[in-house]
Order: sequence, then C-alpha cells, then structure tokens
Amino acid sequence: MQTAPIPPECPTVRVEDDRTGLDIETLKRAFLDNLFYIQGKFPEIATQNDYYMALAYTVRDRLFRRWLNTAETYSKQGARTVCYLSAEFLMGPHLGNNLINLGIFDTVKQAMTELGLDLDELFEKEEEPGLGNGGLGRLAACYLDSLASLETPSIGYGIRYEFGIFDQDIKDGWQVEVTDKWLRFGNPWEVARPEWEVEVKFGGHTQAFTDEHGNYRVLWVPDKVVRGVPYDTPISGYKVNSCNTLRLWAAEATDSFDFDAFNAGDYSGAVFKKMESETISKVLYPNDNMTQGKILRLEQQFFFVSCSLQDMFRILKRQNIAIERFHEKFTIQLNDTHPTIAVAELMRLLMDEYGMEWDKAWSIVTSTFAYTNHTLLPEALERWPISLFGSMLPRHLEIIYEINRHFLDDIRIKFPDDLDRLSRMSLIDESGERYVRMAHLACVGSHAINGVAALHTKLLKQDVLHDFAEMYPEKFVNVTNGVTPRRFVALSNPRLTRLITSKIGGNWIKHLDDLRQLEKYVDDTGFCSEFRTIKHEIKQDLSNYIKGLYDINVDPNSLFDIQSKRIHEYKRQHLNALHIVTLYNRIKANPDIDITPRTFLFGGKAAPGYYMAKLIIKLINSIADVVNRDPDVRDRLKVLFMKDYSVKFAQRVYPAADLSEQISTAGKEASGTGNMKFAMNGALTIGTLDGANVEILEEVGAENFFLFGLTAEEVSQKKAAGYNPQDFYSTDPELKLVIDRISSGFFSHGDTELFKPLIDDLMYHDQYLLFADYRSYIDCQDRVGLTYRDQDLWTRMTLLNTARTGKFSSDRSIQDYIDNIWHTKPVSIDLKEYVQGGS
Ligand code: GFP
Repeated sequence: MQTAPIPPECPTVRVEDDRTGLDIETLKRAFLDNLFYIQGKFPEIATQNDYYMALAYTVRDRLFRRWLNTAETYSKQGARTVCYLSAEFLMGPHLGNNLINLGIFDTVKQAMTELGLDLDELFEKEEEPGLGNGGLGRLAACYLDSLASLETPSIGYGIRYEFGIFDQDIKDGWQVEVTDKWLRFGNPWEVARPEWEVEVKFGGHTQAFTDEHGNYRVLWVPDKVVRGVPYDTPISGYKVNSCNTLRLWAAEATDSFDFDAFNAGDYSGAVFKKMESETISKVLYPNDNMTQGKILRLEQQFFFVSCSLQDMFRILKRQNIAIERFHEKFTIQLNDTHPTIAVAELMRLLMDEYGMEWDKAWSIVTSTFAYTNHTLLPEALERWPISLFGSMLPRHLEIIYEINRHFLDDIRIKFPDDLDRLSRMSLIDESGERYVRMAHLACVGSHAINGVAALHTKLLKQDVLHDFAEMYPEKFVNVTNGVTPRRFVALSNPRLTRLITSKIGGNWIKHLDDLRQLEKYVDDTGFCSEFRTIKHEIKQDLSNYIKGLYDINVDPNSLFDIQSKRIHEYKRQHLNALHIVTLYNRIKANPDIDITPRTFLFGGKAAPGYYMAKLIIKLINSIADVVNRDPDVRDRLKVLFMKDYSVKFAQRVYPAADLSEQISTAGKEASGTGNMKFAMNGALTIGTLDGANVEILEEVGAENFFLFGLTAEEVSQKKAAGYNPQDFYSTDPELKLVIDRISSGFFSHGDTELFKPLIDDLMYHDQYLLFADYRSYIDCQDRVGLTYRDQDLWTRMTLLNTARTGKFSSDRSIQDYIDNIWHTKPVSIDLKEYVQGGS
C-alpha cells in the first residue's frame, strides 16, 4: 500500500503528555482515561481484566513513542537488520517486562496503589502468549529482549497462532490438554497491519518459459493462495530508547466468502475456504523433538517464511535499496530447521520474481542465512516426504533439486569417489521413501552454523553434522545460549534485585558480569544472612501460593528441589522420581532415619502424543499421593507436580529453588536455559556434564556444583560396548527395591500393569541410561542433603552461583552473534518531541 506523505501545510502535532508522561499523576490520569475510552468502563463496573487492559494500554502508549522513533530512525538510516525467523516465540507476559525495561515499575506500582489497585493482581490477569513449546521459543523471546537492549535493529518473524501451547490440567494424575484461548479477551500489545499483508501460494504446478531477453524462466501456477496479515508487537529494550518489532503472521482467506457458493445455497461451502485458509495459523504444534511430517506443519513453516521474506522485499523497496544488496541490509537467523524452507523461497523470489540469475541469487542467499541447531536427537532433524513436499511446493522442490545438483558436485570435487558421503550428505534422503532433509538444506544454504553450547557444538561437529563440519569447517561456530536478567531476575526476583543493587549499584542488570562484585561479600555474614532470608521469604511465598492452589502444606525450611522443563525421557524426570522412591524406601525401612527434609517440585508439559512422557507425569503424581499421605514420612518429603507450567509460573519458581535438577543423559540436552535461570537466582545445580551445565560448572566452580553421572563420551562407549541395564538392577539393592516397589503396584493401588511400559523400558532398553547413572545420582543427592544442613556453606555456594552467572546473560549471546555472525552495528535512538508534521 502507498504511504501518504504529509502535506507541508500540516500542523505539527505534539505528542500528548498523557501518552508519554512517566510521573504518578499523569500515569493515573492516563490509566483512567484508557479505562473510560478504550475499555468503555467506569470504575464501579470495571473488572480486574478491564483494569489490566487499561494499564496495558497506558504502558503501550509509552512504548509507542519509542517504537515509532525507532522505526523511523532505522528506516532513514537503512540500518542493517537482524531478522530472527522462528516458528516459536514464548514471550511470557508483557506488562511486567515492559515496566522494568521502561524503568517505571515502582512508579506504576505506586500509581495503582493510589487508585486502590494491586499491581500483582493485575499481572495475574495477563494471558500469556504461549506461542512456543519450551526452550527454543523461550530463547527466541530472550533474544528479542537483548537485541533491543543492545540497540540492534531487528525484527522477530513468526506465526500468530490463535491457540498457543495447550493449558495443562491434571486429572487423576494424568495430563489433560485444554485449548489455550489466549486471545479471548483481546491482546492489547499488538497492532494489526493489514496494509502490509502479502499473498502466499501453495500447490499447483510450474511452467517453464523464455522471457523477452531469451532467458529461461519458471512460472509457478498455484492452486491455493492465502493472505498473511502481520500483527506487530513492540519489544522494548532495557533503559534505552530502542523499541524493536515482533511481527507475527496470521493466515486469512484471499476472498473471505465464496459468494458463488453462497448464492447457490451452499452456505457451509461458502465459509469452508475461509476456514481452511485460516487453519494455517490456528494452532501451535505441541511437538517434542519429533517430526511428524504433517502437511499443516509444512504449510505453517512455508507460510510464515514466505510472508517474512516478502516483507523484507517491501522494506527494501521502501528504503530504496537495490535487490542485489539484500544480504547487506538483512541477516537472517534460522532458529532451528523450522524456517529452512526460506533458503529455497529466497532463491525463488530472487529468480522468479526479480529475474536474477542462479549464481548471483545463490551468493545472496548464502550470504544472508545463518542456522542455529538446537538438538542432538537424530529423530528431531526435520525431513519431509518428497511426495508431500512436491505437491505443496512444486517450485521449491525443483529449486532444492538444483541446489543439490550443485552441492553434490562440490562434494565430488572435495571428496572424490566417496559415494557413501554423497548419499549421506545429499539434500534428498534416498535410503527408502524419499525425503527432503531440512537440516542439510540449512547447512548448505547458510554461511554460519551454530550449536547452542560448547559441548553441543562439539558434538554436532563430531556426530550429527560431522560430514558438514568436514565440508565447511569455517561455517561452524558456537554461541552458548543465554537468558535475559531483566525478566528472570529483575522482574521475577525483586527482593534479590534490591539487595544486589544496594551493594553494587544497578548496572549489573545490563552488564551481568558485574555480579562478580558480589564475590567480595561472600564472607560478610550480614550480607549472607540477608541473602538467605530473601530466599526463605520467597520460598514462603511459593508455599502460600501452593497452599492456595493445591491445599498442600509445604515447609519453606525444607530443601526446595525443583525440576521444571518439558517432560521428556532424555531429561530424565523419572530419574528424579527414582530418587524420591529411594528416600521413601529408606524411611520405610527406618522411620527414624535422619534425612534432610525436602520438597520435590515438578513442572512441565508432555507432548500430547508422547505416551511415555505422560506416564512419567502419572508416576510422579502417583508417588506424590503415597508419599504425601504416609504418616511414617512425617512431612520430611513432599512431592508436587505443579500443573500448567508457563513463563508466568516459572517466574515464581526459579527464585524459590534451592536445588536445580539438570539431570539429562550427557550428550542429549543441547544447552538448557532453565539451568541458567535457576543458577542466577542462587539455586545450586545437581547436574550431568551436559549442554550448558558444563559451562555453568566452569563458571561457578566445581566446588559449588553437584556433579554426577557419565560423560557424553562414556555414554557412547557404554552403548557401543553393549549396555545392559539389568547389570545395575541386579547389583544395586537400593535400585532393585525402587524398581520392584513401583512394579509391585505399590504406587498404583495394586495395579501392576500401569507402570509396566516404563519399567520394562528401563529394564530392557534404558536408552537414556538411568540405571547406569542411578548410583552416582543418589550418592550425589546424599551429598546435597548433607551440605544443606550447613546453611552457612550452602549460602556461600548459592551466593557464588549468582555472582558467577554473568556469562549466561542473553546480552552476551547476542553480542556473540553480532561479532561472529551478523556483523550489525548498534543504532541509538533519539526521542523526538513530535510525532509528525514539520518541526
Ligand atoms: C531446545 C534444546 C535445549 C536448548 C533450547 C534452546 O529446547 O537444550 O536450551 O532448545 O536452544 F533442547 P527445547 O525446545 O527442546 O525445550
């Protein structure tokens, strides 16, 4: 759509103070104004949700000035821009985060109090956009926060799912999925931009033709066209004026109504096309490191990728930048393989829409893309059956074949006569049914490939992407993940934030390495006791919350032992369960045994189709039922599965933990980010040498970390040597007792069948080596229990954890991407007084 330039005679419009002012009186006035004019309510009839909405609009107004100034500055400067393509953005609630970033948290709290409202209650009203499954989507959200805070021009591109990750209920110990209707009360943070909609084609066939210059060209004749409508959300940076954009695409039918069908009396047929098109952005796939090869999933991927690339061409045009300079203007990060079809789509756009020849287009494509891999599980590497792919994206399949032809030639040159290598590396898997290998396409089409922790990158090069590391050693870099200290400390742990700031000033929120200055207080008994008191108060808060939600008493003096993350066999929540049963057995054998009281808390969702993960949830709940009721336990153990784990909930949980469970089988967890959030908030980690645990241990020091288990190398060796879990079962009496007790139906009302699939799997396969790591885990847990009794030592260790987690700020990760992959420059934003008109 054409923009309409402002006529010179247009008067200057001053931004109203009510939309920008940050003092208490202005905030109160603006809030009431929004309640009246946007929510259409007066206080007597307003609901808490109305108040939340009025406040959200008040804060959004304050972002708009920054947002528009930022967009205008980027546009004028034609600034090089990071485009972060991600099928998932697990943003978490916006309100609190924006208050922190704008530096108005305390003022707004005060304003609300003066109006008789409780800010914390308003926070609770926010429906969080759960547009992600777990770590990958949450990482994307942290990165947007850091990109804005580092004043880096960037756009996050994704899908505006109408239904995000399901809400989790627990019934009779089992997970039950409930639709997440996050948009039901409206979303005050987004702005629809229908004027920037684009069309996305699907299906049909291609036709070759010769253009007027005699060049070979291809025309794609689709059989379906869908509209993509962008919805923009401002992403504020921390105490800077920069405010970037998250642009999420919603699918709509090109003609919303089929009037021919309607007039012919086919009323349902008339709306069918509309519904079918909108299905594309209807729901987030609750996938769990498994590709399901579903048509809708590929449609979603292509849909948002095509929308986003077309949007970049629109921006190029508006900024008057030549198509040939696409890669100078944009650097595109592929967040996992989900957006990899972008490689073929950018080729198509450059060649078919803009008439560029192959070599030139390919050089632009490979200068533009970089690919982040997030997994070491081979089953998680996406591939699409050729038949499905070709019928949905016929032109892209042709392009991929052509990329492959060039690529296989390159392999032949570098590794002559190596047929095995050719078939291993080909973009097309021809070992059975033919598939397009998306990870291979990502590697070939990108100039940089990164893993998300040092060990992960090393293992990628060694195993999963070994051939590619030999072919393109220069492409591989590591970028260890990070998390934003704004949301995960400043917002979620205000008490700790105040204490730290009172000692070392507030700079650490932006320069997390400054936390090192806390080390000098490690022998300061006054400080340590304050540190400990804060942890205790937060545990008390969580206990109260749990009491309100579950009517369970949890003792804040007990050790809070927490494992919260998606439920997956490799993450080994069931190993944690085996430890609980071990302690329980010890108590049953000797009711007066002296053990450190513990509260075991679990949180996380299982993919709806992942039976074993759901059975693990049932097991934890079944153990909880018995342990929590048994009078012999005398409250020394408490077990709780906290339902419906979300970002909002996570913010309560991280600060309250004493012990963070990071117990995946070594070599399976790419990085982990929960491990970082726990450690920052002063929890000690019990963990394997897996993912970023390795680096956390390096930073905090081995003496402040509870390490156990086999290393990744030992895991491979053990498997190669023929691992037999029963060797451990038959030689470790405690393990045997634990397994026998579960098998006997003790935790399942005598039902010996219920947990049989899980137990049989452990006894006869144990792919994730729980039995092999059991003894070392239990011994390590015993050390944890003993150490906790020495509260001075424990506090010292926790303080050193917080002090040494600077490396795990997402600011550092983003700076690594900038330095090693993107090569962008910060652009600082001046806030103008006026929004439009001459000055
Ligand atoms: C995945 C990996 C994690 C990693 C995140 C972010 O998380 O190890 O920390 O991506 O890179 F498994 P999930 O999406 O599987 O939770």
